[in-house]
Amino acid sequence: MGYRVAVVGATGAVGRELIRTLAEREFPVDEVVALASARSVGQEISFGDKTVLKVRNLETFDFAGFDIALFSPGASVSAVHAPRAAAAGCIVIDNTSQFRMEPGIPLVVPEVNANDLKKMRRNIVANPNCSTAQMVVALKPLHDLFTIKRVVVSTYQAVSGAGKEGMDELFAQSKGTFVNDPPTIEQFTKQIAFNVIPHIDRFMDDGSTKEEWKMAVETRKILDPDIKVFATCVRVPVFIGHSEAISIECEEPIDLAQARAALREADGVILRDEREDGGYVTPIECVGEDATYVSRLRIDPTVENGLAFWCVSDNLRKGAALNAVQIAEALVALDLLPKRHFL
Ligand code: 11C
Repeated sequence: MGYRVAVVGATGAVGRELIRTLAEREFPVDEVVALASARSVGQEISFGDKTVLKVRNLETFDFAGFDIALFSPGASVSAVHAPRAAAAGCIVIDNTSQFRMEPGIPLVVPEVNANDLKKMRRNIVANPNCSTAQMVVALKPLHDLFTIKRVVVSTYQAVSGAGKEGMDELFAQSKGTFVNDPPTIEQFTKQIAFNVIPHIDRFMDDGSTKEEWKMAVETRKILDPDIKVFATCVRVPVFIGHSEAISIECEEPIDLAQARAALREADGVILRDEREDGGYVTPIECVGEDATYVSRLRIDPTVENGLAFWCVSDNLRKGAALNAVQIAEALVALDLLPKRHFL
């Protein structure tokens, strides 16, 4: 049996990746519909090799009879249409920040907390922020071994986190530099080409940004409410692939060999850490890949029970589309999908 699946925000960078990922992973579908705003209606998107989806209007779409809706529009669009889809009996997997911290809405990275799906109460599951998703995949095996107390992370986030428009702006500014065009700045607060910007999402009252806040609160909801997280989130001129320099402080003494073995075994993680020139993974190498890569693993001798590492992943895949499809797969595996009794 296959499922009837709606993809909302189908023309965006993540929406397209969602459709690609459903086909690549052969998620069992009877029907897939691509939904977006009125101005995209009629656009064509390939689903696998043989099917072309014609984009339909989200505003007027009736979700009744659909099993899953994968949402990746803006948060304000999810706020209106995700509850509408959920009320029609469809299970929504929402990639926006709209519902993540709401009780009764599980926030799930399947390698870490798939069982939280059993706590779903409103037919909505939230997909975390991309920078959180890859971090918790890497932290989970280390937390199981050493009990993490505190995480300090600096991110190096690709412009695709800001959507296709962010990628277009980096491309235009980079090209413009060589022909002496003044940069047009619309998606970011400063020029991003040949620059880095220590600011993602809006400022909070305490001087941190919402992206930094999300990394802290989402990690606690997914992994452990007792873990403290201090993040500095930075936009860099990379098209795809978020990188993170992560330092952890643990309850238990660190055994580096044990840490390596656990990371090697962990679901979703590839350890590539050769302690030589090029023996680590950079964002350009993770594009189109499913794994979260860990490199530069080493003891941090400046704190008790400290460990540090480098972590990269494709932000459009594990950070968004892949994680959402893995949630759908977990719903099937846990037999949570066909029975619509959560409302
Ligand atoms: C970025 N992490 O790189 C953001 C994009 O909360 O889902 C994803 C924002 C979110 O700009």
